[in-house]
Amino acid sequence: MPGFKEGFLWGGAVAAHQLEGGWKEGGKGISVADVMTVGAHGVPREITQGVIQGKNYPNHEAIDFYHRYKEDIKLFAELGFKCFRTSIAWTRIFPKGDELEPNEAGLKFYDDLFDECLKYGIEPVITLSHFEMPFHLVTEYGGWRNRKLIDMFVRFASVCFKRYQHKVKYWMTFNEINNQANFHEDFAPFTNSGLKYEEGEDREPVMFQAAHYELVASALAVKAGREINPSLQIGCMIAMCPIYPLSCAPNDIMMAMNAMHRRYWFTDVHVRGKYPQHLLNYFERRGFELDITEEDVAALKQGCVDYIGFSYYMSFATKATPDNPQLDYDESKSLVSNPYVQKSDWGWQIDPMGLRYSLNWFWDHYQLPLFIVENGFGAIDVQESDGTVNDQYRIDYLDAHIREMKKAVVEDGVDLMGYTPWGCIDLVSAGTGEMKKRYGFIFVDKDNEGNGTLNRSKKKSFDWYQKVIATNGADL
Ligand code: P53
Repeated sequence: MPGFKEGFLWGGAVAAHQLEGGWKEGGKGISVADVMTVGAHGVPREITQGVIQGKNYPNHEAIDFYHRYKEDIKLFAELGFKCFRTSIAWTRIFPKGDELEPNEAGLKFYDDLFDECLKYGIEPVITLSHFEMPFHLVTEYGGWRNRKLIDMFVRFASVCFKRYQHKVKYWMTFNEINNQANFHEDFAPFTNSGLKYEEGEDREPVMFQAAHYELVASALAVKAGREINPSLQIGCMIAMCPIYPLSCAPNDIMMAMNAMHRRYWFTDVHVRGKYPQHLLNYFERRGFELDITEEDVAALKQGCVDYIGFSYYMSFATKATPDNPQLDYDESKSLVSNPYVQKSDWGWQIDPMGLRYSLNWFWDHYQLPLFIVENGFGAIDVQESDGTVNDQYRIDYLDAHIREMKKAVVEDGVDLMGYTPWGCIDLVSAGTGEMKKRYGFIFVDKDNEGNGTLNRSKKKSFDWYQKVIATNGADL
């Protein structure tokens, strides 16, 4: 039976702020991740006004990858990784974000990191903006509500493309750009766009404006990257949680369709270089007057992405309600529990088949190569007295998802570039800031309060995933 193609990019994924630590080293500036405290399931992370003494900021040290990356990459090589997805912390390259010249110490760190990967034949896959924009851009410019950020991002991206073009082929612009569709909560607007809302402010148009500037910045970065080196592959990155109708009642079906429109239009703009008409009509119905210039419209057309990177952890479900006759989707209110699937300890619905569905959905819509750049199971691991971690539940989760991914490739004919499970080494959770929510094949000895030796050890899933890669997914 045919399987994954030759050169399929098996690997693992992380983001700079969640593992590097070294938050002040090498001239690094303060990022939005550096002002977020630890939270828990149901307890949001606090976003503080700068760094306040005495608070627990888990990203400051994270798992100290900044100093230990050689040891960690050696373990990735042992796993057999063909690629390693991480991000470049914007604040290492432009500590405040608005400088004209980059910080050489930051650039050098990533040169060394990429060299270390390449030494083992591991291809770096790089996200430019992964929830870690300079905090200075929030306090001085209002985050992405400000058009000036476009030039700053494009400068950052261009510096990276130029510097690393011979070391890094695969890039993505904005991580999970569509998380901010959930604009009623504080987390996604802040991590995606550095947005802090004022009391009583109409949040929705602000979100659309910020997302628009990011999409223009992404398109201009793609264009710049191609001019620097046409062999670069530059993609988008979408958080895919397909939204199912709770029932086959026609209004539930239509509600789910509208919900998909409202969460995934970002992909339309990245891939097709223009806004879908349903969204332009929505702006008009709601009276949103956005700053979208003719130059922007032209830029979007010139910066369509080469591939679609996406994360997949869970599916959602929604239903129509009488108080919402227009079937508008509001992510903080419109989701319902799916009675057919289980949930993780953090309430994330476990749905392997949803991955096959998602791959087909993207493929049917866009016919662009797809790259699963995150998937995984956040769970509480128990380290036995002999140091082992028997994470069979993680193996079960990943095994079930890889089987569905294989069906999408083999039976449905989807063009899939690779698979990089999230948090291949335990790291700080983005959503809660916890260490306790673990995803790794490699255990890191550290707890939510920051105690621990930071020692690394292999979990049971380490050997399992090593075999999956060695057999190119033939032996599941
Ligand atoms: P954590 C929400 C929904 C789906 C993916 O998440 C999400 C989020 C934000 O929490 O984020 C992505 O750490 C993100 C990673 C993050 C990972 O999923 O909250 O790209 O940075 O760590 C897992 O369990």
